[in-house]
Amino acid sequence: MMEHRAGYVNIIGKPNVGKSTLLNALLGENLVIVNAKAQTTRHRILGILNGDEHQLILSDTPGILEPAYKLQESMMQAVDEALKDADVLLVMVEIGDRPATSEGLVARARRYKGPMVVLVNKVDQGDGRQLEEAVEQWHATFPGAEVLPISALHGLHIGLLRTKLIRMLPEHPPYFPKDDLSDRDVRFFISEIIREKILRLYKQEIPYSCQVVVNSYEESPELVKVQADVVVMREGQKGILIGKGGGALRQLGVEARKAIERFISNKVFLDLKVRVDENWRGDDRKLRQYGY
Ligand SMILES: Nc1nc2c(ncn2[C@@H]2O[C@H](COP(=O)(O)OP(=O)(O)OP(=O)(O)O)[C@@H](O)[C@H]2O)c(=O)[nH]1
Ligand SMILES: [Mg+2]
Repeated sequence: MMEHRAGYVNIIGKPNVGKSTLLNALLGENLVIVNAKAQTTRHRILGILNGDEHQLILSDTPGILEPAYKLQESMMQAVDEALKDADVLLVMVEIGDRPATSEGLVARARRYKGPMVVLVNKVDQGDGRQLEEAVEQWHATFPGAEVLPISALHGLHIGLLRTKLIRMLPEHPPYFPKDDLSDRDVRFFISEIIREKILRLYKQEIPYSCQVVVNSYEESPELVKVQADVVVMREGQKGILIGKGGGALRQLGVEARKAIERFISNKVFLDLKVRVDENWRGDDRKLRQYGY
């Protein structure tokens, strides 16, 4: 009998380098949210790739930064968790990144002692000379690691990477039921989809001040009813979220509903409300209550 392989492949990197795009590309599903703005991912989220003889557990993490408030501290704890249970660590950088300008990332990756692959992403955005320099410098910084150029967005070397990662997994029985795609439930992904639309539709500090809570999810064969709150930090932000005559909130509701319908392949009725929870992202108790 073939031995079963299973393990955790954890992705770390600076904000916006393409970690979540890579998780989706390796899974072949649009599971986690992706956005052109930095700090899209706030949690550690698992995406599970199942085969008859393997279970590859990918872990997405928030981008590494110097925390300026409590929410960001919790985001960095999620990164540190990922360093502890990795069977393989994927250190992801962009083609223009160099070790000298990636201190937080390099320091964390150096604490990790297991197998590591450095992924130089967004190679579609650079030229050959730039890539050569990046590979050389990352190889010098992590001599034990393979350095692989990829484009998560365009699928370059993704199949190769998937095969390589499955081979690197230790022999182990599955950690999760073989039909699980994630450790998170549908309510979590719905709140993430709404947050991604907020990132897309609102400017400046607004997306960073918002939290989305799904209060109810009622499923029937022909319609799913969802009630969710967008939680902001201050009264003024509530006004911006709602917009003139409620126009901005209406647009958010329509776009989020369409994206949720695609995600769950069903018709959705979405009831969105905005409420203020004074300085929620700076308060430990409130953060715990919101699942951080
Ligand atoms: N040109 C190019 N863009 C990419 C590539 N991979 C990802 N992107 C883009 O980079 C942006 C950030 O992607 P994400 O996957 O959200 O990045 P992330 O590292 O998860 O970001 P955080 O969650 O904020 O830390 C998005 O606009 C992606 O479309 C790539 O290979 N080439
Ligand atoms: Mg992300």
